Amino acid sequence: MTTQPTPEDKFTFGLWTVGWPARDPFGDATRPAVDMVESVHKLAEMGAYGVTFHDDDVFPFGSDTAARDNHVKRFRAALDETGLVVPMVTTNLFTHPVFKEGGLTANDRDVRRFALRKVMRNMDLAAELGAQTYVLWGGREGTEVDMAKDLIAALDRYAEAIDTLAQYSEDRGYGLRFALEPKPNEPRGDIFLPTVGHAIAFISKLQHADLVGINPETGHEQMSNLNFTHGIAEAIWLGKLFHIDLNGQHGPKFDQDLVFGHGDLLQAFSTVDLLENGAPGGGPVYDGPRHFDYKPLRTENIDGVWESALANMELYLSLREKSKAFRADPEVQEALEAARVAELSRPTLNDGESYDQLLADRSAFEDYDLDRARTQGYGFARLQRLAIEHLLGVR
Ligand SMILES: [Mn+2]
Repeated sequence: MTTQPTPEDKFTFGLWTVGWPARDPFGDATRPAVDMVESVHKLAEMGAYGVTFHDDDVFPFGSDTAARDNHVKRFRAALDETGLVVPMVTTNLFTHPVFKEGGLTANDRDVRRFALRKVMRNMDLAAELGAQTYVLWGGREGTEVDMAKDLIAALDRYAEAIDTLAQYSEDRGYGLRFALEPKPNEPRGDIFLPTVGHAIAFISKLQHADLVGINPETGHEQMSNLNFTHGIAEAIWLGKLFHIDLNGQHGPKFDQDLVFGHGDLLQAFSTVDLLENGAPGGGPVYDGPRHFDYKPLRTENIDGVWESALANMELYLSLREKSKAFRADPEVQEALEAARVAELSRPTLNDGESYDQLLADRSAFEDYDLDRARTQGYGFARLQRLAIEHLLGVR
């Protein structure tokens, strides 16, 4: 089995992931922050394809132009030395206290104007570094007190902000595509656009809907007890899977940001199978970066940080191999056939058939053999057994 990552696998990491000094709401940092130059070199050595960042990951909040340019220069040099690319960039609209009541949807209009400027400034850098995707995670866009927010106006302002940013990208020729990242809660009590479904519905109202898609994150959907694989399937169906954040989560609780697959492993298997084999006739349905947005455990020193970074990539590659072996196994193919999985691709009406013809078809209703349908088994139990045997490597 090949679990040696290479740039062709398109694995990317946020600078904030491996760089996290492990400060949490209850405890201080347990390790020093990793310098971005070290992160870039180390990730390149391990076979990653690229890195992503918030503005504040590269230069501290409030940096003047000279300081900012200096940090960017160091970052660029590391990219040039290693060949790592920056396919995605995002903005930190959540750490500084100015954003405590929101960024793009804050009640305070001046905060909203400041937030827009902060995003636009980082879009300039994103374009300079050749990014194609701009992610917007609205961690502070939400409420604890529903009566303190005009919830409908908040959506108007959210839409206004995203359309303004899309227009800016178009006018400047940046060619960016925007990806909204849903999350149900944390840090706000309730966050706007909490799930994949909410975000996709919101996008349909935008003037620049064609430039806006989503960046779903494994753990964020699972915090709402939703099936991540189903969520990305809908995004793919709608042509809205612009980017993806992979990590691990054990069901509805605080955002764990575990290594990919270290939460719901079986669902991670179906996620990889969909991404890699989900096209009609097989093959990948998504060709963008496989981006890991996780946090190395707070118990770890720097060795554990790199160990966990490698674990994300290795686990993905293992699942990719196992999903291919699963699909190629003759017994699995037979079980899929018995489970009538491919039959769902056949339209319910015949080619050119009208509902009048359906109404005239006695075999579809009046003479339909309910007893056969009622008593048939679908063989899904066998399929699940085979999937798990492949996952465990016992087949
Ligand atoms: Mn994320």
